[in-house]
Amino acid sequence: MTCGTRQTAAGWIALAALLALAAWALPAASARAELDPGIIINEVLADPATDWNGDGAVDAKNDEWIEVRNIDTVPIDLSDYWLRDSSGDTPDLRLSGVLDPGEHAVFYGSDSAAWQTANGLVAAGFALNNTGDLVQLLRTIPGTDPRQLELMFAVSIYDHAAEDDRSCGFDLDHIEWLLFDAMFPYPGAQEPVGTGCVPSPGAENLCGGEVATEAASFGQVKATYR
Ligand SMILES: [Ca+2]
Ligand SMILES: [Ca+2]
Ligand SMILES: [Ca+2]
Repeated sequence: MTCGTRQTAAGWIALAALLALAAWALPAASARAELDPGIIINEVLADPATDWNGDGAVDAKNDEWIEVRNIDTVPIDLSDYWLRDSSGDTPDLRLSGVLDPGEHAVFYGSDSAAWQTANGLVAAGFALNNTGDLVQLLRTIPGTDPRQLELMFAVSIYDHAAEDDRSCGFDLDHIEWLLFDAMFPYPGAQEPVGTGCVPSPGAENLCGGEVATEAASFGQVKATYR
């Protein structure tokens, strides 16, 4: 990597604490073993200043987005997965579609609001805080009725990363947590520091001269709601 720095300790501590909490809440060791996620949160844009969802309007709620990626070797049904931020226990969106290995899917605040409306919830969208937030990916625990969810993955979005059209995301190896700030450069020293790289909803997080190994997959996952 030629840009960015390693995820700060604070971020991983937050993640570790959450996973520990999730593990504590799980009923059986067998369920804990499944915490190796096939789907990860790959990139997040919390403070949009652009019409990212393409509906013709720039909207603080509807144009937020969260990108997920399949890092497994088999296709994964996204309908087992849910997204939420740090406020409340209720998920903000049930994902949909099937992701092939290495593929990305991006979900917008408008997707979240539509799903919430369809399910009798307040259409608040993801409501990602512009002062920082914790974005969480949950998965349905198989065989639970009523349905129970387990926390699979979480990422911290810091205050300086939640500013006009800056996104945060992993490098291609899912190790470094980078700031994609080409549209609103971050001059500060707080990690993740600025890279000058561009946000990439639905596509690989290229930065520092990396070469794409797959075509962009905008809209590849059809937005269907239960
Ligand atoms: Ca829009
Ligand atoms: Ca926001
Ligand atoms: Ca991306």
